[in-house]
Amino acid sequence: MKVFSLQVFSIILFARILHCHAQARYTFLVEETQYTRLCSNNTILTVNGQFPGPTLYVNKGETIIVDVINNANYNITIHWHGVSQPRNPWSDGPEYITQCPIQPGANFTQTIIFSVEEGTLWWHAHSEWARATVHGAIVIYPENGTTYPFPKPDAEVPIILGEWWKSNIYDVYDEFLQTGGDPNISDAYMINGQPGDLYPCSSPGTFTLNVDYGWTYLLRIINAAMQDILFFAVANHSLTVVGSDASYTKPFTSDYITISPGQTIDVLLYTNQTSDYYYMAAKAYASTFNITFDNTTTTAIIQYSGNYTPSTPSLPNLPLYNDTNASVNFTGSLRSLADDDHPVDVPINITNNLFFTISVNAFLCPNNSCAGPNGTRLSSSVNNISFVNPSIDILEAYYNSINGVFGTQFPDFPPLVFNYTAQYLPLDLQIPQPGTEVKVLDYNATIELVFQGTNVVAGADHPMHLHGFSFYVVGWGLGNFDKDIDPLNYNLVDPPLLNTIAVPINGWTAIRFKANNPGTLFTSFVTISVIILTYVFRARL
Ligand SMILES: [Cu+2]
Repeated sequence: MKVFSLQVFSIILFARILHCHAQARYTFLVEETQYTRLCSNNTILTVNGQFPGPTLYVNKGETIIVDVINNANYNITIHWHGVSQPRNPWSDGPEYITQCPIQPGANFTQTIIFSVEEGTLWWHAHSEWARATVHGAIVIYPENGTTYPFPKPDAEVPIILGEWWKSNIYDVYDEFLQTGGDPNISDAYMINGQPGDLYPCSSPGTFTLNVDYGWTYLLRIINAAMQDILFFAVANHSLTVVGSDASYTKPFTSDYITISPGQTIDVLLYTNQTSDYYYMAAKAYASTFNITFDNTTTTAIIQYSGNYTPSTPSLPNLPLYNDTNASVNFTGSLRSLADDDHPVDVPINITNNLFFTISVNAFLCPNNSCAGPNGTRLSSSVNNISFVNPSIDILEAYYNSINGVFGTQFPDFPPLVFNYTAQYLPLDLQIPQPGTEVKVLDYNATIELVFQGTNVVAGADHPMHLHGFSFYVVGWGLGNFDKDIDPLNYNLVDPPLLNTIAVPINGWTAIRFKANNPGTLFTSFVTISVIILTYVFRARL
């Protein structure tokens, strides 16, 4: 395999302590590290001093151990995003859901069980906003003796799309909590830790991918940005999508991709153009009306080998920032491979129908003193419940039968039926109910869950993510879900198997999964303006 200059995205520095048939074991040392971007120094949290963090390489079905040592001054947890962790919820990582945070000076050994996943995932901090810099790729190769369902690429490259604030990320987060308004927007997007040529002081470090003519490159693209759905493209080259969220897809070709925060997309890039320099670029898709967002563009360079005088690279055509059709049409094109080696197992007989409204909300503040709309504090909710962190993690409270930590009254349907996507909605719908409620699911229950975006406060695309399972996306649409008509158009033949899906702005998405992995699951979404909201499922342990 060719060695390419990956610049900052350097080769993993930690070594496998054990090899061959033994379990691989890694050390993740979380520490404060100085990095310079956009002409200024910043102290960021890293793993092993690296930003982005080290890439984990595993084979399908492998189990690894990671010793997380917290040498930083902040609480931390590490989450293995998209790894289903069968019967192993204790190592999943979300703070106050499956564990209490690892305190400064403490450590926690996590076992990561890879089972059905094959392709690309990522790991990240799951405490406050630490994941902005504490994240890295997970490459899951096919099991020994099997191979990709497409011709083996000549080379593979993780492409991590990230975000940079010149301020300390904890200051950004604290201000956000204190004011109740939108968090300050980032100062740059990044490709593999580098903003690229279009930002000040950034040209020298620009990520460069050296390629040979006529090769096939597997780009393992990860959206590690905090909130924004991103468009990504490569000038003069189309991309052939072959997988998403560690599940293979039917190959399809597109000039751009849309990728949600948390999602991964594997694409093949054929280097079939005139030898030259070409930009790859990413920028935000931001659908919410009248909201500020980071409207900058991050770039990296694809550099063909050979003797030639390179021209000034041009930017790829990316959809406009508010092009909802471009966003949903791409995501709606994903299909499972659905062949003999990769069968689809979408639940047909549903035992639990759930319907969840997803809203941006606003709490009242004394004297309208907060920085949200009309002096309110921005919030978010599912079925009008705005999640409140419990005092200890829910999994532990459940396992040890500790009362008073959470309730089990999470509603299957919204408490009030209204025209969710109407242009104007009564102001009293804006105030949610705070609570720590879970939905208990029976083991092996088959779930259909319809997420309905609402236009309360402001419509937004809502990336939803589930822990413990991937799910089949069987349908989606704009406007209100129609329970009599829309299911007739579900794709039950080759729906994509994902762990993250963006519910379209003022639209809906239907997913299905089987609750056969006991533990505490949780879905979260990040609205364009607010934090995380969580909702917790619980299956019988
Ligand atoms: Cu996750």
